[in-house]
Amino acid sequence: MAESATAPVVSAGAQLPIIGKSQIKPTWCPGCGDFGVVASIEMALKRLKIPSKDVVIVSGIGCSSNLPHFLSSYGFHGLHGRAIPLAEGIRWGNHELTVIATGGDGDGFGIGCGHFVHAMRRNVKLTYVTMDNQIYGLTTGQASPTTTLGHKTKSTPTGVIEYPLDPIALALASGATYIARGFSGDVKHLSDLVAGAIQHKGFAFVDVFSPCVTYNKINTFDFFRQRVYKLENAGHDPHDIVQAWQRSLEWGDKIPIGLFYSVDRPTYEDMEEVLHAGPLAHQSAGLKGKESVLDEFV
Ligand SMILES: Cc1ncc(C[n+]2csc(CCOP(=O)(O)OP(=O)(O)O)c2C)c(N)n1
Ligand code: SF4
Ligand SMILES: [Mg+2]
Repeated sequence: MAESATAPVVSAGAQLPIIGKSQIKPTWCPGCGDFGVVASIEMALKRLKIPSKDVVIVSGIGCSSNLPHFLSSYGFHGLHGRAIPLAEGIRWGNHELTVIATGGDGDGFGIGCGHFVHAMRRNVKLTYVTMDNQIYGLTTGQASPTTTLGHKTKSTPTGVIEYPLDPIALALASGATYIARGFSGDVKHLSDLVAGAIQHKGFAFVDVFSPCVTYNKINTFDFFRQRVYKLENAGHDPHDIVQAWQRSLEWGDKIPIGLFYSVDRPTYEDMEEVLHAGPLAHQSAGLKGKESVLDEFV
């Protein structure tokens, strides 16, 4: 794992640096929704005052997955669909770190979908932010698992015939304990959701409408601006899973954003005995009590 080029050097006793932008400038198209998402993550970490040395942002592959390069935390740009296993491994190696997985709808709900579902079942304490532009952006505009029915793309010239996956409903069904949806056109609101996710004790998922201005001419900023409404202004109770299910089904003239569901449940780390002794990174290597284990088998 490499520290980004701009990680500041601190003298003893000085206040530890909080996250900021790195020297690497985003390579996204002008107007891409992902600018709003990186700004919201930076804003949330600044507000929570988490030193950048304690933050690891990981990703898979896609335009959105370039995000870890652009902030001054630790980062790991992994393989397509593998942001979640990377994040789980880092978290289990040192569960004092704040670990944020990022990526796209193709990365997380297509090739990486199995990892997504099982991490939610385990309730690993992670934040997962998906930049859901309902298209494969990096590979120039093929249909993704969230592309809507009938949408004509490079890979579906006569329109999508496969029913789109609903990330919020999938997260509810899989046992995630913090489930939210944001819009990159409302960075302040999104940063509140991301800050809540980082503070949550368990698997926290924030799906973000993050328009691809180059390859998705249907789900644009205007499309969402005309439709999104905030759950917190609509009397929604995020502790009521039945209400959360009902809201997750809403799509059309009105589309909800905000916190759908939140519940306290023991995390994987709470239940994993070995981690009770502290982060593995601080434990001595090797098998404890190996003689008695060997005696059993010899
Ligand atoms: C194993 C593997 N299969 C396919 C690809 C090609 N590929 C790279 S990014 C991508 C899809 C990216 O879409 P998404 O995750 O939605 O990210 P976006 O570019 O839209 O932000 C694909 C299919 C790859 N890099 N590796
Ligand atoms: S192709 Fe789309 S997703 Fe990729 S950087 Fe450009 S606008 Fe963003
Ligand atoms: Mg995408």
